[in-house]
Amino acid sequence: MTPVSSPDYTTNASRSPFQTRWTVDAVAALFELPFNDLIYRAQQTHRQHFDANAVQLSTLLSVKTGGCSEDCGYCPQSARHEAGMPSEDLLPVEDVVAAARKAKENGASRFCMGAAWRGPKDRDIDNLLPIIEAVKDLGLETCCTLGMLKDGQAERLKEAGLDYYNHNLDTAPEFYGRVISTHTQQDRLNTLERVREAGIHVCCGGIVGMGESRRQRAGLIAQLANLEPYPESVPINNLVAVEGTPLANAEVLDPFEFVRTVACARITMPKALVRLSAGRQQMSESVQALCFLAGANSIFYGDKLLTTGNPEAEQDRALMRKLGITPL
Ligand code: SAM
Ligand code: DTB
Ligand code: SF4
Repeated sequence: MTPVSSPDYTTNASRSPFQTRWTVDAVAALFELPFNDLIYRAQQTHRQHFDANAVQLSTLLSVKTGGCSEDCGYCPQSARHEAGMPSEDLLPVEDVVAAARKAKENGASRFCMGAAWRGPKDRDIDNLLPIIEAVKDLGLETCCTLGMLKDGQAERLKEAGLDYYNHNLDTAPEFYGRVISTHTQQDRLNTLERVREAGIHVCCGGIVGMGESRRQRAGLIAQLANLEPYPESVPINNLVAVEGTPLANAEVLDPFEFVRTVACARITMPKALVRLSAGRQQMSESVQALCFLAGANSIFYGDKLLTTGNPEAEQDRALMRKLGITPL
């Protein structure tokens, strides 16, 4: 029987004395633990930092859909794939505010606005500022995911009241080029740096179920946990395989492996909100409950993600009632 052992991590003198540096081996060893030991450990970590029965609710809105220049293999919004959704304009401020108001009435605390861009032009930022200000004025936390940022753009977003910027590392560095060829993971790291420097909270995670190995899943988690500091918010997406994208026929990931990924994120990033993100509509309630047990404490709430489906809000409220979970 394998005992629950401490991770074999190394500390690096140049880092904050409070942050553990995780080797890929150490995270891979967590993945290898017996399932019950891993979940127990994740639950212990979770309870040190959070109310174990509270889950944060964020609502997503695609404020600019389709026509993206990038070739991310999972994404239905890329203009390069057959799925290729038509390019729409940025939504008017009134439409976004109406959706945000509804999200707040339904109980969401954060409103996330996504745009299918490689990155915004300065003119796009001009148009987004009044939107961010208006959503913030409703008393919601604001989050944007707009792609790669150029110098000065993050500062402007911060000034308008942006609380979080979502920008995912998506997969292990050595797998990244297999999924995306139009930008590099280093480009993403550069944007994360700009976001941090502007004083915006970082929301950064990835996608599993794209054909990566367990070691590569461990590599993604280690890379996220080693960001300095690690992200405040870590979305773990399960691939939503969309017809017409290169990953449409990817082999479905064993749900226990998804739960293990959530547990590893919780253990390695103890104070982060670990977000059970895309893929919930395809997941049974029991697997979602296991994810909460493994330390997930945030979900997307509302019947749509960006372009694909999410459980109906009423269904989520019923699940939370059954599990005795309250909004964070
Ligand atoms: N264009 C911006 C970017 O790439 O950062 C923002 C929008 S993009 C759709 C945001 C994130 O959604 C991606 O980084 C990816 O992690 C996630 N995503 C996109 N398509 C997905 C899918 N089919 N399944 C799961 N996650 C997906
Ligand atoms: C994240 O990590 N997941 C969300 C959010 N950040 C922007 C997006 C999921 C998108 C799923 C596919 C779609 O609906 O288009
Ligand atoms: Fe999709 Fe974002 Fe990649 Fe564009 S940059 S294809 S919107 S994930």
